[in-house]
Amino acid sequence: MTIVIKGGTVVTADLTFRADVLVDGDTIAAVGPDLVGDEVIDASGAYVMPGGIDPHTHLEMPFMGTFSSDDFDTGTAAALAGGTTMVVDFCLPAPNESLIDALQAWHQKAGKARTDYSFHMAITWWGEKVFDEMPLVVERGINTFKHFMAYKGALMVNDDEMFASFSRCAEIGAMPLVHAENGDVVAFLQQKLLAEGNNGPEAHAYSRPPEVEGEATNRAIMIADQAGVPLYVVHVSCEQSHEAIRRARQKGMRVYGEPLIQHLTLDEREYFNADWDYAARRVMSPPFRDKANQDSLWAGLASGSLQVVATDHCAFTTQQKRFGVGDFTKIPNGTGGLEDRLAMLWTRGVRTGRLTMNEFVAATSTNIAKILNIYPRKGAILPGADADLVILDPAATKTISAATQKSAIDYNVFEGMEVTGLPVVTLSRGRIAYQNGEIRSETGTGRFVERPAGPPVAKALSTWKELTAPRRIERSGIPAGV
Ligand code: DUC
Ligand code: ZN
Ligand code: ZN
Ligand code: ZN
Repeated sequence: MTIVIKGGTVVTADLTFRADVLVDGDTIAAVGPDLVGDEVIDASGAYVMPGGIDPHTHLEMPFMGTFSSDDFDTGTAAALAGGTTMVVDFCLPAPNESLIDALQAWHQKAGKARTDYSFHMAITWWGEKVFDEMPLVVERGINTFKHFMAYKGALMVNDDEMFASFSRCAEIGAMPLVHAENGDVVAFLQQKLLAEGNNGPEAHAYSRPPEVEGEATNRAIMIADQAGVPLYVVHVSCEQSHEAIRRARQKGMRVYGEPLIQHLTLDEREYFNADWDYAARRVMSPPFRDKANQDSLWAGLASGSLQVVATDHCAFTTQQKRFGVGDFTKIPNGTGGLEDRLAMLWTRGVRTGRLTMNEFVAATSTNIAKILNIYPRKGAILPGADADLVILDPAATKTISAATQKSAIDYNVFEGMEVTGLPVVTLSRGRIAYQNGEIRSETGTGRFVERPAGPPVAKALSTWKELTAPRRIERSGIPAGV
């Protein structure tokens, strides 16, 4: 069975051109004029793009005493409705749990997926067993390891553990990821705010100022450079963090930065809403920032110092958010976004002229496919690539509302916002997975995408200095010790 997408304009990360796209089975068979197939999808007036890849989701994740409410079934349905055809979720081993066992558990959960998926492995504790298992994780198709510099007493890793893990990543051709916030300072500020009687959701934002993110980003970059390994900074939300990334890149370090669609479009005033539920639903880490920080993120996407727009999709219901009534530190951290990432980025980015269409494709799909070493199987419109495609109608418009979303939460942080430029058809590995507002991909049809490791590296990119060969000085006349 072949499908031909006819009459559309193909938009990739570097080109825009009129062409039909022929899909045969799982993959793209041809791109060009006047193609013929068994089934025809009319794309006239629309853009045909590589399906979105969201490299940052937390589906059915145990966190802060509960589980995020979107699982791989509802989460990937939301993804498809939003034009996203692949998610990369975080596998989180419990303290002392084997990485391989945790991976097994994540594969189990992901059996419900309607889109293709991959995992990042989180380093939630450190020891010889973790060191030994890291290459086994890589053998199983996972080339990225996530480190939480925040969540003290839970997920946080210390600098010595981070340096050991980054060095191990360098040896095995993997890339570390960081959640960069200074967890010690955050924990101190949380206690101080609570002691002073600040227990509402707005205190969450005060406990995690841009400085804690900027400091941690700088620290992670310096540690990565000493380990001689590239680094990917998740949810970059502020200028302090972006500035550290820019500076590192100018020195030749391979440091990548990922802003979220929420941080690009929502600001800190959300936390000052008088309605407790309203503010608590927007509690995530890092918190939303002010306009100047948002401008910095947009500038980074346009200029290339930030490469990827993700969501950190980690949805909690209002009921779950209420665990934190009277103590903001107990509000489960996380917001949704999978369903709205493309439409919001198109509306606020492309339609305003902040991003070109090609930059939009790069930020939502192609750049991350390259960074994660799955390009051009994903993120491309080329013969042989997986037929993960989205047809975006630039004239289609809607008002975002929880009432019509696929996500399993009772609200939407973008509620009431008008978006123009909507995904209208989504193809997942050659199947029509979403069309006319309906999910057509069954649960369980998604596949695990293996991501091979790169070559091992062990040089500080900023100085191109060997890290492994210290000079030893021959000395005579060594004084006697005491
Ligand atoms: N931040 C969130 O808001 N949720 C999940 C984890 C994280 O780091
Ligand atoms: Zn599996
Ligand atoms: Zn995080
Ligand atoms: Zn996250």
